[in-house]
Amino acid sequence: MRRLILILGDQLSHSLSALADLDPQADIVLMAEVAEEAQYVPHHKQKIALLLSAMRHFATGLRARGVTVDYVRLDDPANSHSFSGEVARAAARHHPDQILVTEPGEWRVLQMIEGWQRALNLPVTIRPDDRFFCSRAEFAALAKAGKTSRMEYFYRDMRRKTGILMDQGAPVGGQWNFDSDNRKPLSKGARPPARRRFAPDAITREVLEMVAERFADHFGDLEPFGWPVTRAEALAALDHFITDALPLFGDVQDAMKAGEDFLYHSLLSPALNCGLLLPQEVCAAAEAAYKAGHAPLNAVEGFIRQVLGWREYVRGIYWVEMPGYAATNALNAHLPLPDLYWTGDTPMRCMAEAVSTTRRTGYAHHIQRLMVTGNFALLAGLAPAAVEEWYLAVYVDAFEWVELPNTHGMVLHADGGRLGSKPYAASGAYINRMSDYCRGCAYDVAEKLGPKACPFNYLYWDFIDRHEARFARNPRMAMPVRTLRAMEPSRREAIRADATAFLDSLPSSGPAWPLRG
Ligand code: FAD
Ligand code: DLZ
Ligand code: SF4
Repeated sequence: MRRLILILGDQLSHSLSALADLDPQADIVLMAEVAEEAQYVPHHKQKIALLLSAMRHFATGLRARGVTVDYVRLDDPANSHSFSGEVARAAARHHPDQILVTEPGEWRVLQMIEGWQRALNLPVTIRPDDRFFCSRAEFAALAKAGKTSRMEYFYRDMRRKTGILMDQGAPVGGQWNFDSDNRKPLSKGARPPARRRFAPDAITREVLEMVAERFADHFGDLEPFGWPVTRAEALAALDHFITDALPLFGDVQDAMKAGEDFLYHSLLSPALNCGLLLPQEVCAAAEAAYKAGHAPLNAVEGFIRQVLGWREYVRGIYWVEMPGYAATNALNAHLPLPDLYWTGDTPMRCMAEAVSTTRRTGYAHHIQRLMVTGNFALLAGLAPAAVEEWYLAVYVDAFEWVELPNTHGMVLHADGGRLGSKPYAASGAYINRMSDYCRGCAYDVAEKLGPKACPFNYLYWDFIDRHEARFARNPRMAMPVRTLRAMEPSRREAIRADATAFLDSLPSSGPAWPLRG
């Protein structure tokens, strides 16, 4: 029995379910670099380089274990440049009895795979991806039982199930959540640690050259490139985070600072999402740091909540709700994406900083994604598909299963509240409290109206105004609605006028790439 085992670019784990019972004498592993995956959205150059380099290193590791790997390179003249095309070509080369794959991370790719049995007249086996704490089936069962309406309760279930940070059935430290300790702005003298980057080896350098040549028109700087591309580098990155950044991760988890791209964040999402690290070992390392007295509980719980809670929760929501999830537009938002998302060319310092770090590194930390670029998109009423396209394209860690619920649900509230009970909408005061951006901005965060006013201020109230009827029914939005209703009609009119004039003034050349679907 010969199986053709397809390994995708975000399945680079030696413990992958499709490799569990691999027979090196009979089975062939197929890995394919295909342009379709690099171009269905205009991925950041560093993301393409990361994936291709990590794939090449992974294939080298498999071969060293005696596995036969059929590796199709991007520059192979016969490359069809799609997964379906490459599986068909490999089936013709190797005459397998069966195709085996671990379930992919994206609904789009699952649709493709489900078509192969018929197209190729070969049995196709799809195994569950067991690199998560919660399988798709378990999440679906929890959802059916009404236990996934909020992340917090799902997270507690995961803590109980795994025993992580648990002590005889109770949460360690007597509470589940230390969020209230984790909202401090960065203190003046704080010096976040220099972050470990990994110098490109010969394999990565070859990939960098190819990406520079083939994807020159894609968003983002290709170099300096320093992401981990091997398991050994990913483990070193984990170790570095636990030692140097985790102890302060919690306190300033929501802080932002100009010129500081990474603060105390882990930078582990790219390695986690392509499989070089497993969430189980990442949580175990953080818990061990707490037990050893190296990191405080608010930091460790805050970090584990992101990985065991949010990461698992958004994946569950994605698979339970797709494909309908992507199509909802509860707030009826329809404006095109302003060009500033690609150029960073704006006097709004917070937006310029977020886009600049994104362009240079393929990374921005959570609060920049949520409360700066995300908040702007929400308040302005940008079309969900355009915003989702952007987030999927520009971050090296972006895969639809995690990007879509974060953007569509958490940021844009386009799912009508499936993921979060209220939109994370904020005026300039929030950004001012959590960052030093406003001090160097052309706008004045204290001004509410007029040409010098911080645009987040009137955009916030215009947003509440546009959705007044909807938010009046949401107890968590009652306060801003009450404040809005107490305003003079002339003030409400001025807010609307400033918001409209500001949004009309933003150049937008429409999508830089054809939108999905
Ligand atoms: P840390 O702050 O160190 O957090 C630790 C880990 O927790 C992360 O590596 C990540 O695996 C996990 N995590 C934290 N927050 C979330 C979250 N909200 N959802 C899922 N996992 C989380 N994360 C992605 O991995 N890929 C994406 O495409 C992505 N798109 C996003 C889009 C928007 C609009 C927003 C608001 C958030 C998005 N996130 C995404 C979540 C989060 O911003 C990133 O996981 C985080 O910034 C990655 O940096 P880090 O590894 O330094 O994270
Ligand atoms: C993101 C990406 C890119 C840029 N290129 C490839 C590739 O050439 N070959 C591959 O197998 N995977 C690639 N990926 C990751 C896939 O897009 C990802 O595996 C699917 O979307 C499923 O999540
Ligand atoms: Fe951003 Fe407004 Fe502050 Fe400028 S004043 S940095 S636009 S929040």
